[in-house]
Amino acid sequence: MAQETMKIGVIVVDVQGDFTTFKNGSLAVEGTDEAYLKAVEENTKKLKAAGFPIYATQDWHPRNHISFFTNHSGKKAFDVIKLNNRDQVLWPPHCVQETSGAEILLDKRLFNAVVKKGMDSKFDSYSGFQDDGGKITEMDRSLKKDRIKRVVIYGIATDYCVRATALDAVATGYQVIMIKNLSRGVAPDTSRKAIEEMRAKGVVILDDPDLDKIKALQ
Ligand code: VGL
Ligand code: ZN
Repeated sequence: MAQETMKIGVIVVDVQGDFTTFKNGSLAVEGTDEAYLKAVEENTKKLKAAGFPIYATQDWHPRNHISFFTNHSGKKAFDVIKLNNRDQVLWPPHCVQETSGAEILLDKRLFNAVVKKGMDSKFDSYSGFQDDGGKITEMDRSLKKDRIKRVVIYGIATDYCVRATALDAVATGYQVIMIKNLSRGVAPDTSRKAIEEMRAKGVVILDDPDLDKIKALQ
């Protein structure tokens, strides 16, 4: 078969004020300073210039969201409870709809689409594809409309939303590349585990978004 160019898209996961030290966010992830944001912005521009459509995910919670420890009496931040048979980390309130902490810290003109997630107060939604209740987002539809077959994924947090988005992308049939140096995790041990888990499920882990490697894959 004649070589057909594989259409590649980029998913920038949850680069929002509340997850950054840069904005003194309520759930600031280590290493999310100005230099990190600049690296994300510059590399995203480079990938866009290479012709790849860019998609963003945006954590977008109501105030009464189930993942906030403040909505569970007697609980504190980072406690873990059982919810629908899975472990739910209770987070500080973050990315509340219409607040400045929920804003994406990148030039909006970069994005073909911004996919919001986590709007249902009853379910968390680390994945950009679906929430824990199984309700799908706009992500797969957007990618299919643009005929994307391979996705490059990076952002915050490696061990939660980047991991879940990458694993769901694989499960949905996309080829997936995760960029380590453009991602930051909540904790080193869970981030290491997440990388191993992604790799085991077929995600290609690259240190940096090397255009030749991204295009040449497989
Ligand atoms: C995230 C915790 C809670 C993330 C979102 O973007 O990884 N983590 N909500
Ligand atoms: Zn959240």
